[in-house]
Amino acid sequence: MVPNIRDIVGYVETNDWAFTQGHRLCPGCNAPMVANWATLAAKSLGYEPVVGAATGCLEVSSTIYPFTSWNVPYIHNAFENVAATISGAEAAYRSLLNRKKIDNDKIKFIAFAGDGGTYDIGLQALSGAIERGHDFVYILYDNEGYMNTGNQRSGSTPPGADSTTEPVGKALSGKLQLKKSIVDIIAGHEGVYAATAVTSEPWDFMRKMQAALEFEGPAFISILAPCVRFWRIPDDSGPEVTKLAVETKYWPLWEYNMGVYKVTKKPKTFKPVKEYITKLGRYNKLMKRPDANEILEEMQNYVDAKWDRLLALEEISKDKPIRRKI
Ligand SMILES: Cc1ncc(C[n+]2csc(CCOP(=O)(O)OP(=O)(O)O)c2C)c(N)n1
Ligand code: SF4
Repeated sequence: MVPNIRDIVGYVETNDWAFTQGHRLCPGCNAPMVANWATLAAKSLGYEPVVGAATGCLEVSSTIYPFTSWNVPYIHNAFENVAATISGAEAAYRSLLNRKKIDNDKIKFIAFAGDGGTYDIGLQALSGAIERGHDFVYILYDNEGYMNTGNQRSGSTPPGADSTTEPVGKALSGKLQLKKSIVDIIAGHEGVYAATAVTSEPWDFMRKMQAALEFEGPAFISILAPCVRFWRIPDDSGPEVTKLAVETKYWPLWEYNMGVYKVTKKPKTFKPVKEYITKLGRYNKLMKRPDANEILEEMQNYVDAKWDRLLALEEISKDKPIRRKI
């Protein structure tokens, strides 16, 4: 069974969204697309989503008391603990099923969090939940910064991007450190499904969502989801920009399943990473620095090396899972 376009259109036509109207996310924000696509994929496959969200734009903008945009059971969380909460709910559910106190086996637990809530403060809760082998899907909408609190840098902010805590100026070329490779960190837990996705490829995301939902154990999808406000891009350009991220090797599309790596999109030719960087206003100040070309060259070498490494991992792990069960 695959996510069915007719079912999805049906939910849209009857206004039967899991994540519905009334939220206060900025116009053009890519986070609501992620929430909608993830929950529509789950519903079209016959699952009943139970959702938790960590503090971040998606959470604070969709649950302003006494209103909510969530049309499914929803658990409010702090910045650090959505994985702990959702794994507790999943364990309770599994216990009820095992003891035959309930017979609905279609419930699926989905956690949403931003990059701050995932790469940084929520990482230990997420790592624990994955290591314990809970059956849940964790969706990271990666907007590469602490946006809800006004564009502070996170472990995901790329070098050279302008943020309030590491502004680009004469003294500093913005953040100096590289972005953490979060999907590799999750893959390091081994007994897991993990993938990258992007807002310009909804069907790729839906397919990975299906794989995540059907995986019996912890699953994780990191989707590049622009913050139009602090990436300084036009409101209608989020998916256009993420398309470029894939075409320049900035954000390769791949998945990991119990030890096996697979690159899910292999463009025949690539554009230089400069094309992506110069589309984003958050790099405008960097481009004005005298060392801009040097920094761009470093970035190009980095994305080239990461891409080659990914292809090598795919080749070496082909048909060689390192685990067979959770
Ligand atoms: C322990 C803790 N530290 C700091 C905060 C303040 N805080 C709330 S949301 C947030 C940033 C959220 O960033 P991210 O998870 O990337 O989500 P986004 O707002 O970008 O969607 C911060 C720092 C908090 N709520 N709890
Ligand atoms: S600040 Fe950015 S991430 Fe937050 S709602 Fe606005 S566009 Fe979305």
